[in-house]
Amino acid sequence: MLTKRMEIELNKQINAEYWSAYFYLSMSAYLEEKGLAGAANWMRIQYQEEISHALKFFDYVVERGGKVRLQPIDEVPHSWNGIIDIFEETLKHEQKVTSLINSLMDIAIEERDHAAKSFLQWYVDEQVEEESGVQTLLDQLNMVEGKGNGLFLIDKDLGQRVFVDATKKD
Ligand code: OFO
Repeated sequence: MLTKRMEIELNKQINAEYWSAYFYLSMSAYLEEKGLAGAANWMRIQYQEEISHALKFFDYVVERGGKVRLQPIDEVPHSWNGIIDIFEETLKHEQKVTSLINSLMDIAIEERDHAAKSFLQWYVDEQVEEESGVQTLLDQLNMVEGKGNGLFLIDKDLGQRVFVDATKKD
């Protein structure tokens, strides 16, 4: 059984993951408008990943006998200043999510909830991958100054991304 505090905090994180999903879907729409179909695809996959993160929390709350309480999702931004700005904001956002996951882990430790600690470790590891993947893309975009042939090739590459549900792997 989850403690009340743990249940509340896990519910907050379900909302945060859905917010992330909306955030990336909004970026996908913006990139589509700018003619960057590959980057738009990448963001759409990112959206799917966030939904899978939310559902993993959802299933866990249910599994531990807690109550899922879905809350409204705050409005997300709709415009950015080009593709470099988009990926800078993505990196900042993922760093913020990492700190949310770390805070959840701190709470699990304070609540002496060893099961939640084990569950949250998956997200701790996932955030390392999220941050490093985005940093790599940002480095590449900066190398070509977010334009020209370089951007054309990067966009083509981003168009190859497909959704793999990492939450199904341990
Ligand atoms: Fe759910 O990891 Fe990104 O936000």
